[in-house]
Amino acid sequence: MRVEVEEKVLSENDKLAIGLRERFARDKVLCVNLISSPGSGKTALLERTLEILPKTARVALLTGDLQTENDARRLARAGFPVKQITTGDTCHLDASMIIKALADWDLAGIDILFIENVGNLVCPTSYDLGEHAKIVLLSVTEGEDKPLKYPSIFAIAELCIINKIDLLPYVPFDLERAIANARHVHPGMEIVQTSCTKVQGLEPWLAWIERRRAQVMAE
Ligand SMILES: Nc1nc2c(ncn2[C@@H]2O[C@H](COP(=O)(O)OP(=O)(O)O)[C@@H](O)[C@H]2O)c(=O)[nH]1
Ligand SMILES: [Mg+2]
Repeated sequence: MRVEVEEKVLSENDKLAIGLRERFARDKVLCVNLISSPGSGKTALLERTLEILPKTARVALLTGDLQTENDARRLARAGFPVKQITTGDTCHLDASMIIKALADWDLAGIDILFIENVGNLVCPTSYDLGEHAKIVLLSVTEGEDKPLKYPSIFAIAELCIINKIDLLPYVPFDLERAIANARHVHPGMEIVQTSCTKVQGLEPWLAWIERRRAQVMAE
């Protein structure tokens, strides 16, 4: 008799991500991984979020780009701890980069860790960073077909943020179709609509953070 034994071969990144997930669970840190094309508004969303959160919130941020400290500088203005990860030629963050960046931070003193991934709708999708949730941003200048063209990130992201809705009068973007496309690849997907320049629509996003944070505390 032959018995088929199927074993999932964990990649080196998966193993490191398991360690990160255990650390986040132990210290009750909600870790959120923001993913989008370059320029969709990841940094802008975080800037607005940090302006709204109480100054006493125990929030920290890691932000990834190929080059420059620009985003870390933008985010640091709010006064929360932030570190830039520059990846050189690499189109995504991986778990080893997160471990290195967290080396001199005490996770017990952090309640929410936001990770802004490198701008890319493909590569970051397949890298587990030990996060609780991946969030995908789609801005209205990118076209409503992107969920269909890049389904993987929309399929696994817990929340989709459609950003730059202030530009809807000026660009040919079919909002209803974009929502239908996202829900085609991810039935029932939670979708919020924001403008980070006009500071509109952020309440459901803040409520999402609150809800996920409560879940982490209860685990
Ligand atoms: N009109 C408009 N512009 C936005 C909005 N959010 C971000 N932007 C602009 O889009 C550009 C890219 O934003 P950024 O936050 O750097 O995107 P990231 O590359 O995803 O981090 C910047 O010029 C922002 O000011 C928005 O809601 N509406
Ligand atoms: Mg950015």
